Amino acid sequence: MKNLIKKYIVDYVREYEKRYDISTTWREPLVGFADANHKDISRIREYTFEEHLMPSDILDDPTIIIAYFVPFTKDIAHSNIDGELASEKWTLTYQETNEMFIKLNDYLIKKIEEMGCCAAVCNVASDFKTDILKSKWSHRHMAKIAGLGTFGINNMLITKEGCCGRYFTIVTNLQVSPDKPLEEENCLYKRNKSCLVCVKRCFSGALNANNYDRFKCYETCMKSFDKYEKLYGNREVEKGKPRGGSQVCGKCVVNLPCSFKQP
Ligand code: B12
Ligand code: SF4
Ligand code: SF4
Repeated sequence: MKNLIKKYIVDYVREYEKRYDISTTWREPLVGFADANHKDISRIREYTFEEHLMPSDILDDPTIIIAYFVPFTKDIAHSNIDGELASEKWTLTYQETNEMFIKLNDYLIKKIEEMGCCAAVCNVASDFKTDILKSKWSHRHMAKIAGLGTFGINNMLITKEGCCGRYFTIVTNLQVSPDKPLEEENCLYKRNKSCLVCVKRCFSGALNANNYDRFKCYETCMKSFDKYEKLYGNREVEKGKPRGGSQVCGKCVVNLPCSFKQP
């Protein structure tokens, strides 16, 4: 059943990128299965904050949380190396990936229901409280427990296909064996105190070896939002152009030893 679900996700992304109205292509998604009752999920409020939702807030009797990672292609990453604002392509990829997530999740939920089980997504996962800049649902926490990766100094979850891409999670009551969190660190600095290329790439100073300042980062992401909102905000949707502004930057995700592989 796990292989079938992986196949649904991989095939869906392959088919989706053939759509005439989008420009983004992705590398092959990775899929992991987290134990919804894992101790580090039961204790998630201690790790994050007191309003974080529990899997049982999303679905009755949750057993497995499916986590998937959709890695970006190298040309998307390369477009975002230079400059202090997110590239047009990076912004559009963010937006087209969000649009795909909605459709892919609906498809997966339908497929899981056809198997006689139930599934649901947290529909506030993309929202965050602007006073603390935290969401009530952490995709990365779930993906970590699902064994997809480990956290880097850049604050991204680094998989065997790198960290340049996006995550989503679906809570289910599937009866399959859960995957285990990885034991070895994927980040070079965490492994042997070397690297820190991501810190050098963060021109705003939001990132250093010991800390990530989400407020400074948010301010920087808002600069790209403002630029593309001004340029494209009031225009009809046009293929290959951002649909307005998005809070993105991502300079600390590209041109790194961990962008596309486990370093
Ligand atoms: C709010 C938000 C932002 C805010 C605040 C940033 C932040 N890092 O929180 C802003 C707008 C600034 C932002 C910026 C960016 N974001 Co953002 N963002 C989110 C969002 C919506 C919520 C994150 C959140 O608040 N989670 C709640 C907090 C409490 O948890 P967390 O940070 O996810 O996980 C922490 C805990 O689990 C904790 N932890 C502590 N103890 C323990 C113990 C254990 C055992 C475990 C497992 C974990 C754990 O460690 C984790 C890291 O700090 C998520 C989507 C989502 N819902 O998950 C995307 C998300 C985190 N963003 C993402 C990205 C890509 C970006 C940007 C690169 C922007 C861009 N696309 O160009 C930058 C990168 C900034 C950075 N270096 O972190 C991706 C990350 C992908 C990846 N490879 O990891 C996500 C997951 C979106 C997605 N759907 O893929 N983001
Ligand atoms: S660039 Fe280096 S230090 Fe930064 S997250 Fe990747 S491996 Fe870790
Ligand atoms: S997204 Fe930009 S501002 Fe935020 S940590 Fe990464 S490089 Fe720095």
